[in-house]
Amino acid sequence: MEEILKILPQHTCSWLKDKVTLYKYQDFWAVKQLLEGGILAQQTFRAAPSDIFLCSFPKTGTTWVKSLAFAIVTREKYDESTNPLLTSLVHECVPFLERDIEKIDDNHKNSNFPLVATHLPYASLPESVLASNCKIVYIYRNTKDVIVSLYHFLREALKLSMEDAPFEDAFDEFCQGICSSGPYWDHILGYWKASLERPERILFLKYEDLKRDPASNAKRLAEFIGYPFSLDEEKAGVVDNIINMCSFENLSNLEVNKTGTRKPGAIENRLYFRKAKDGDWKNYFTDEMKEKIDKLMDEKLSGTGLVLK
Ligand code: PAP
Repeated sequence: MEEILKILPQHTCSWLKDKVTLYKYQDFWAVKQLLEGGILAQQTFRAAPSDIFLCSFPKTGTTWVKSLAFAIVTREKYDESTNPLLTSLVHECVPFLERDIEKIDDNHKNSNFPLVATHLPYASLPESVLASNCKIVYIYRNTKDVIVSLYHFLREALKLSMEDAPFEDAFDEFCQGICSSGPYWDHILGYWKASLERPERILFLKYEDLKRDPASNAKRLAEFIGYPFSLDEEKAGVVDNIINMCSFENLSNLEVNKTGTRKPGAIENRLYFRKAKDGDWKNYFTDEMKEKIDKLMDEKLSGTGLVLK
């Protein structure tokens, strides 16, 4: 692994006071720990046909979609008072390919728990995933809110104040494509193009749509991953209960998510639940920044049929 890392282009994030170094591998950037996990997954991971991949760029709604998918898949096992989501951070409930490969292997051997999450770009997924018929759910979000969310997450994880970590510098790096799993546009387009080729295999969910109409989108998600809600369940309020349990208001107020920490790295769980507001970017962007990122995304996505607005 050291030999591979040694020859990769590196970038140290000066706006984070040089505390984070990113490596460029297969056209995306990643921190050492996640890159090592990603490479290990590429070398050793064998997908099971029943695996369901929850794929996302960081800060686009991963925590939410993982919670919903977990609640949907386990709804016969747990009710609203016994669900592990109430006592554990969802990232402990749904394994992350770049970090929890042993846990996923155990799930393959000992249970039929099908969910696996990843931030890897489509083209860098392990060969066995690309060659399989596994379902893939991809969540994406308004670019400007992603930038703001990522900015606060990294800044707070490193305990830097807004004065210490200038937003403008974080924005510039993002526009250069330099951020974990970035460039964002390549990440979305990789999954988007794959979804055009095999629409039955990849479901695209938009964070803003999920917010506007959680019920229809939760039903779409359940149907797509092979755990559809029956009419009786709908009538009994199962969909609404799941949506309420997985809502930002509920999850962010749970003791575990207010005071717990995620290992390794001791990241505070509360950092995964900040504001969950559409359009928070308006509090941070100048007109020039808005124009720059809108133009950049329009250029990158032009002709692809994908519209982010
Ligand atoms: P990750 O990639 O590190 O797992 P991810 O969950 O994708 O992060 O993104 C975190 C964002 O989702 C945060 O947005 P914000 O910074 O704009 O506030 C977080 O608040 C939001 N979020 C977390 N849980 C939920 C939820 N249940 N419903 C809606 N938004 C949520």
